[in-house]
Amino acid sequence: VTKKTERYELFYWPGLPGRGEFVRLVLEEAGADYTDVARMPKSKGGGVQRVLEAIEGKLGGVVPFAPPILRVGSLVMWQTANICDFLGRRHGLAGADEGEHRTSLALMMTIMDLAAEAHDTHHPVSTALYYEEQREEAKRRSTAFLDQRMPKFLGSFERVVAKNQAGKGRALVGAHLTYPDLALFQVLEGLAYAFPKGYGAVKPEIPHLLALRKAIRSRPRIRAYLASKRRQDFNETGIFRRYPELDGA
Ligand SMILES: N[C@@H](CCC(=O)N[C@@H](CS)C(=O)NCC(=O)O)C(=O)O
Repeated sequence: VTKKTERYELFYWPGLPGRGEFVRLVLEEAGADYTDVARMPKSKGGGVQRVLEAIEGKLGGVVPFAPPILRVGSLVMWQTANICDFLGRRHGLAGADEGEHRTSLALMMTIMDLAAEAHDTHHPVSTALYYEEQREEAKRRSTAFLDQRMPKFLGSFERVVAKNQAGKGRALVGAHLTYPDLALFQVLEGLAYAFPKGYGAVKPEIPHLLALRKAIRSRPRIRAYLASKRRQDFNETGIFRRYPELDGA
């Protein structure tokens, strides 16, 4: 349906890394030609309006629920894991065979579950309410996240990397980099930003994940990306927010 030389267009809220960042990391590692549409100036067809139009279904036949949304040629797709799987498969970042493709997608979805739970620490009641309206619930949710959920997810990923002999202790799936490795990198960066104390406490339990995080960071294309203006800092409008009152009671 589409040619690999076609330009990708990413539609995602400007001003925060958010879930768009999982897509950007795959595009960057693949060396793909892409436009981060909403971050372009309005005069060049950018701006938040373009995301709103995409959600209204103006990109094509489908009506996506929420960004990130990717368009290439006549294809329009959404759901972060779905987009990353598509890009990973096209650019050799999704494992070597059907078993590895399935495992990559399952891990990606699990990593997105962890990201959603990290988000829900500051929005435990509703995404439609401000953090300030759910502070008490957020404290309770964060305590449970840091004590139970984050260690459970990270402990599971740690075992996956440790058991994957082909990956030499630095990859989730098979012998080579896959898109869930990039997603896990991003989540570890986010957790370290949002919960310096809580994440610090779990670090001794996850030596393989720390090695993976370091290995991803030093890949030439990722290193160049992280040093560029295309990379956005975490902030208090995204998934991973630093509210000291939520970082361990
Ligand atoms: N499961 C979806 C979640 C998408 C999502 O929550 N997108 C956010 C931005 S990161 C959004 O704009 N949500 C609007 C809403 O949930 O009402 C995915 O992974 O893409």
